[in-house]
Amino acid sequence: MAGWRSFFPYEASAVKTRLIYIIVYLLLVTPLPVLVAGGEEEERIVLKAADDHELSYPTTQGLIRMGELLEEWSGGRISVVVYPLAQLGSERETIDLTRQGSIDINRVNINPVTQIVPEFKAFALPYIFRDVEHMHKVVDGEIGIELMRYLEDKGLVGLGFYDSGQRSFYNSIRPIYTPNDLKGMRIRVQKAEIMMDMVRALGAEPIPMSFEDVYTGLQTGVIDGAENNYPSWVTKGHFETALYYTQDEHSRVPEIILFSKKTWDRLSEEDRELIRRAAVESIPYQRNLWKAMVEESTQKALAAGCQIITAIDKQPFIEAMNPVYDKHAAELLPVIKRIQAVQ
Ligand code: GTR
Repeated sequence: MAGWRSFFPYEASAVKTRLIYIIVYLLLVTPLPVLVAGGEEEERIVLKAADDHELSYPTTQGLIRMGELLEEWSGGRISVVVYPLAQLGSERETIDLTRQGSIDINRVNINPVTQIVPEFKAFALPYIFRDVEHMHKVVDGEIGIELMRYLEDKGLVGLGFYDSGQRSFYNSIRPIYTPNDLKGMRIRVQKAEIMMDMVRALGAEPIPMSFEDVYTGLQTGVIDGAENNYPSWVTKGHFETALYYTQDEHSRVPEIILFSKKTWDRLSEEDRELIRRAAVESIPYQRNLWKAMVEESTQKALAAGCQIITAIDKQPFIEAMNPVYDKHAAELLPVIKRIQAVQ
């Protein structure tokens, strides 16, 4: 704190200094919503939303849609300001900031969320979902609602799930046809233990790293590859170096829209309902954009000369994942059985 004084070229009085500290504090860490008072009936709520993708990406667009709906329904009283490209921090950081109330809305992937709500590992397990329809039925149904309740103890409210497609391996060394081809490769993973174990089970070396660092990691050879869906591989430029993408589809882990419980508790019941509805309505919007984006990114990668391997035998990959189930699935068995039973 003392160092801040040197920002000001004059010797501020104690009162002035304190005032400055308060203003800086308010600007930096005050939990939003910022309530702009303009008479009692006109209280405005500005919600701060985080995403680590660019503005045109389906998840970011989903949040923007949510904001538009909120503005419309509230007659301009509630609005959302979306900060794309991890401007508010990397995924793990923004989850903490959301718990603290410095970020109000946060779209993140479920994988890092498993570190604070282990129940979500049920959605992150390899090959847990048969296909995208199965995943939708589970996450949009009662299991999804039940798991979101665990977030509340951790200072978060879950508003729904966006699509993230399937995650598969890509690398700059060689095409992968069997788990054996991954042996010894340094593969970047999200900061989630379950992902590290998945990569280890396949004989590769997991390197936990922020999403924002993967591009440079690949360019400099610090990592040989990573795993993600087609749109992330392409929009983040990973395909420029990691030319080989193998559609092993080891995961169909969805994205989630998180809301800060601190902010939530300060809102009226009516406003909470509006926010819930806006989030729910943004979901089909995001999912439609998602389908188009998958197509667009695969075309772009193929045009750039990348090799996409879709015809592989998934069975050896599925079998190699047994240690991941042994370690992470034991306490999740009842929910895993229910997921598998969803038709
Ligand atoms: C993407 C996801 C990002 C981030 C990223 C990653 O699919 O949309 O939010 O989780 O994966 O691998 O870090």
